[in-house]
Amino acid sequence: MAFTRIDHIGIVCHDLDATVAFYTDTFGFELIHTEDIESQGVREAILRVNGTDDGALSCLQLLTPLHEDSAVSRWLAERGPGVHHIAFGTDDVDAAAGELGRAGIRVLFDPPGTGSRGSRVTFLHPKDCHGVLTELVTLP
Ligand code: V0V
Ligand code: CO
Repeated sequence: MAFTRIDHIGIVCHDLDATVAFYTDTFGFELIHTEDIESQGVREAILRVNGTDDGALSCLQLLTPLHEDSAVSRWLAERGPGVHHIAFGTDDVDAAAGELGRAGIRVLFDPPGTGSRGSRVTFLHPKDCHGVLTELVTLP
């Protein structure tokens, strides 16, 4: 199994526009994509941080809940804005998830589902990853 890069770091916020403005104005990151991902109950903004060795990007994914019963909404209410997950890029999310599942790590979407920008994604339970909600991403 090979992770090729940090695909994105997921950051949850109350005010997407204000948070985007902070990252563009303060750090100079470029806003490259926005999308509502209904299946996850989130609105996202993707900011480009840098290109990487495998030819894809490393990004920030700013997230705000679309409705009150999404996982992100509960998390925001309990903890406030901040880092929510880290996502690693892999050429084959199905193979990586299968291997990690056989190693005893709980895979949350089996089979993987559709994420941002048509990517194929799954998540590993934070309790099996030393407190970090971990996403695996294969780009289309
Ligand atoms: C919950 N916990 C976390 C956590 N969320 N720990 C670290 N980081 C997080 N983000 C802890 C929580 O404090 C509990 O610990 C324990 O895990 C169980 O939490 P829970 O109360 O049962 O919480 P739930 O019911 O909200 O479920 C948590 C999980 C859920 C992680 C299972 O959020 C999930 O299925 N996440 C995967 C989908 C997702 O996150 N979608 C939004 C991003 P204690 O209190 O028991 O110690 S969508 C996205 O990124 C996309 C589409 C993309 O393309 O990138
Ligand atoms: Co994500």
